[in-house]
Amino acid sequence: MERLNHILELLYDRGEGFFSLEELSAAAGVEPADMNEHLEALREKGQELELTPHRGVRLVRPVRLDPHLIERGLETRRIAKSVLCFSEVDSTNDVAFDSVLQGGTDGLVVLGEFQRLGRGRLGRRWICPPGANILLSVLLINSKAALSHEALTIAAGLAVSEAIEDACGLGSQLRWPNDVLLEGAKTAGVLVELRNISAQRAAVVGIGINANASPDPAQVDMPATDIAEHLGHPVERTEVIRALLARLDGWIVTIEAGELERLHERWVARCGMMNQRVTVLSGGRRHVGRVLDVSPLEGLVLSCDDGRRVHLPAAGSTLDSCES
Ligand code: BT5
Repeated sequence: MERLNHILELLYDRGEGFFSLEELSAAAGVEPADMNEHLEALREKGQELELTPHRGVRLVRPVRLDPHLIERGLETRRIAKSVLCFSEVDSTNDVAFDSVLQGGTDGLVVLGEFQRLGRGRLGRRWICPPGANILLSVLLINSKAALSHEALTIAAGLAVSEAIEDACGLGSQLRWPNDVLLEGAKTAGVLVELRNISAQRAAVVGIGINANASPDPAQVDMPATDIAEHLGHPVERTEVIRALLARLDGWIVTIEAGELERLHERWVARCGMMNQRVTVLSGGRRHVGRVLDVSPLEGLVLSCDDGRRVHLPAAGSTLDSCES
């Protein structure tokens, strides 16, 4: 396995370039006669390889998600010590919760190439074609961060926005409570869920990012987009995921240390909703007013048209409309 990971790493790091089979064998310390067997094993793991007699071999980009490529050299403190990638699941959030009873460790990261039953908040669906985008869940067990659903939700959105900038150089905006937008269209969503499982408090931070494909417009109720559309070329998901895990790790450590002001400042700086007039459906009521703030503990702070000042929690709230 180690040797196979090494070959995968060599091919990945060469980008669009080819390796001659002799050069690859020498770099990996493999007998040239055995190389075909290793390449076949990579194919069986789901990687697509391009082999030509004159130029040699290269990985077809963007590559299939692989735990080794995601984990290697990642300097996280709290999460991603263990990464699992699945071809098809019902929901990566469910896999993360189910893992608690099977010895799943705190910080476990679950990725799926496809979700049969991907979910959004409040019974809505998350739509995503196979093999193109990022469907990721992080499991936190008995974490102090799980005490604040609110803070975790906004931290995850901020981490996505930062990761898109780190990995792709694109600026994005945050829309409370859980959306990341590129030029006003939804590119990513966050779903934080909490459950008690055999006397443990489990929190799962679920994140969906449209990397290389957008959902059919007929299936979503707001404009949607993907990163590749804005870059003008496909995006390597592995790089976005690595950047995301590094950023999310930092914010989870920050929340656990109770340093919420920094989270607050960074979030508000990327959110275009301050002082805008919005309509929010929350707890069965409709609230209309101007946005005063987004608090990491209390949610959206709204100065309502009827003179009330309300705090609306992320869980159970939906932004209905937003005007400047
Ligand atoms: C969200 O819900 O935005 C949370 C999405 C979380 C998805 C991740 S994927 C990994 C993990 N496993 C899961 O099962 N879920 C998480 P919400 O704010 O309720 O937004 C849902 C709405 O966004 C839908 O009703 C659609 O209108 C729209 N939508 C669905 N799929 C979309 C997509 N791929 N891109 C943009 N908009 C989408």
